Amino acid sequence: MKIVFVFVFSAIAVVSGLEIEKPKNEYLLARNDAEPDWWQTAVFYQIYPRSFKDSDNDGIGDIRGIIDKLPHLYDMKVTAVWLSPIFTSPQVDQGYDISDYYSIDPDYGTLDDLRELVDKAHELDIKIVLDFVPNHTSDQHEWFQESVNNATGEFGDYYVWRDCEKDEDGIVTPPNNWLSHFGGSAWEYNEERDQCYLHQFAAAQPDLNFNNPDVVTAIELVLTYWLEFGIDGFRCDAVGYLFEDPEFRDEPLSNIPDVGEDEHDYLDHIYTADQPQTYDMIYQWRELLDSFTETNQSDTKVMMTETYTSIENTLLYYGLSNGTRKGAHFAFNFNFITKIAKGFNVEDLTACISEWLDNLPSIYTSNWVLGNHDVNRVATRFGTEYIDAFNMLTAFLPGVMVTYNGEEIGMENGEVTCEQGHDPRAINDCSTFNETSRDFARTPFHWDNTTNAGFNDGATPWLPVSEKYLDVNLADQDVRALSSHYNVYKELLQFRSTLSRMEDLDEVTMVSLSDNVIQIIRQNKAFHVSLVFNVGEDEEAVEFNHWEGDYVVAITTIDSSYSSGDFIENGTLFLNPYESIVIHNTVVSGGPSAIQVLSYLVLLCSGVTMSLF
Ligand SMILES: *[C@@H]1O[C@H](CO)[C@@H](O)[C@H](O)[C@H]1NC(C)=O
Ligand SMILES: *[C@@H]1O[C@H](CO)[C@@H](O)[C@H](O)[C@H]1NC(C)=O
Ligand SMILES: *[C@@H]1O[C@H](CO)[C@@H](O)[C@H](O)[C@H]1NC(C)=O
Ligand SMILES: *[C@@H]1O[C@H](CO)[C@@H](O)[C@H](O)[C@H]1NC(C)=O
Ligand SMILES: CC(=O)N[C@H]1CO[C@H](CO)[C@@H](O)[C@@H]1O
Ligand SMILES: [Ca+2]
Ligand SMILES: [Ca+2]
Repeated sequence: MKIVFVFVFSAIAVVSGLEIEKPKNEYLLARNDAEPDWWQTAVFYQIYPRSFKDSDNDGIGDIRGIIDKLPHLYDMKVTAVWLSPIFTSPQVDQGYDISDYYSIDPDYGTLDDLRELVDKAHELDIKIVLDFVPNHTSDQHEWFQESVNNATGEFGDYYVWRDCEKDEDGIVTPPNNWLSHFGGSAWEYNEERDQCYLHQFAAAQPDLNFNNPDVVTAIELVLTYWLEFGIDGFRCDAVGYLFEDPEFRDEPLSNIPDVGEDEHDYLDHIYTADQPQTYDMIYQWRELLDSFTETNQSDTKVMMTETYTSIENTLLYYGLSNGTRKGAHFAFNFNFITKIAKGFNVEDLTACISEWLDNLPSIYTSNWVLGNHDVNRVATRFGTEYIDAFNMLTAFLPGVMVTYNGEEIGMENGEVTCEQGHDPRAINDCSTFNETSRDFARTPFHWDNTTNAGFNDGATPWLPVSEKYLDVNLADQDVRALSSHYNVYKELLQFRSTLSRMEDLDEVTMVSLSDNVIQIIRQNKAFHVSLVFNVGEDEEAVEFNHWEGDYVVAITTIDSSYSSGDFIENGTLFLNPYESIVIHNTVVSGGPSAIQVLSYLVLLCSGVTMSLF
């Protein structure tokens, strides 16, 4: 199978007629000939365990809660779940401060609970990926305790220690100007060792020293332990911060306007992020995963990496462009988070998608991340009217789809006051809490309309349940044949799995049909499937790019005047404000794909389709 992407930078223009407008800039990218591996077409569903389901009514979501909700994961047909950290932690940063990489935090349960979750998920053909936080440990980690106690001992060099001045008044002059993500100096003075240690995040999260080979080995042992346990891979947190400049040079000013000198953005992070040694470390981890897979003849163990950085750096996390060294199976593509915002137009959306596909080397698999525990929910970022359209975009585009829990029912940000908040980035300054807190996207999942939205049996949850749960909850939306965000989401996943079984659905083309309407086309010789999206607030009548023959509606947003199975005549679509729709041709003229198209249509439109043929 040869997969080819055709990329088009189309000017804003109304396209008419049957022929696809001649692309202004077109080139071909060949992909491997192999069948896609399990992860290449996967849907990864991120669970934030603390807020998913609280099985023992102590206010905190837990692993047994996830086990209870496996039917939901199975119902959606997600391929894999990645769990935000469940390891032992003082929870200064909700588990992103780990004090023991080998044990489960009692808040979440026990190793036996995880064992049961992994086994039961595997029975349902759902893979489990763990969040791995190598950028730092908790200051409660015994490595750090030992490092504080004995600078010349085994752990003395496990962290990044530097001499720093402390005057008679107790004022500490840090070794350089580096700033922490949570504000203020990235250096913390430690009385006992009479030195400063580096913390790129909270002071309670000291950075590990990856220049120390013992640290590298210790972390590799952690990875191997969990692979042997039976998990299916890792999501590697904040890997951009593994290494710092070995000369500890001051960072230059960013000169971003209106940024205080205590704020992380005050400096340009040329010496504390994405250092060259980082990529090599990621490539070594990939080798470890691959050799485990090979030795044990297991399914591929997958690694995904999180970095908020330039496209060039992001792609380096995938590996070298000639493939001689490989890194993450995929490095998160955050373009839907960082490159577009409320009020976006067709050009913005096109640029956001093409920047990615345009730069990704052909040997690598694309991915689309819509949200996560660090950013506002889609309904809040773009507006509730865009919920289905964004799920549709991430499902439709080629490669991996990543969904944050709650997005399948279109949850909005919850309501959290500064006093109720937990995010260490925000709770120290209540005047900016509303802007900086990540708690709003972390409120408990809305299962149903009972007490606490079904999160638990009434104990006060660690973050308040949003008042919106009566209007937006899974039970209400999970009614057969009801037009709901959840049913749209499920149809999309079913549609994806069928697309992934069709060969040569290779070309991706984007065309502007009007100032407000974009058409994204995937096609092979026989099949032509499109997502048509009206990003604007007005009704639109557009002539879409099509081949000869009939077109049929596959999936619509909830406010569409079309239903799945409807025919579209004359290549003209009437779209409601914000409507997005997936359509495809029905005429199949020979070729090996005919049967697949047929089975696809039967699957997708079930009853309706039978009458077509
Ligand atoms: C620190 O570690 C070194 C090397 O293991 C050891 O010789 C020394 O006794 C230790 N010092 C303390 C105070 O524990
Ligand atoms: C799998 O292979 C690795 C070597 O890459 C080995 O260390 C490990 O023990 C094996 N694990 C299992 C469960 O067989
Ligand atoms: C692959 O790319 C790397 C880095 O650009 C280069 O050093 C290496 O020689 C290349 N290898 C091959 C086989 O092209
Ligand atoms: C934060 O938002 C809440 C709810 O909208 C509002 O009541 C409160 O005044 C805001 N706080 C600040 C400091 O702006
Ligand atoms: C990108 C990023 O900030 N990732 C994580 C790194 O660690 C901090 C502190 O634990 C987390 O808050 C971040 O989410
Ligand atoms: Ca609990
Ligand atoms: Ca670091």
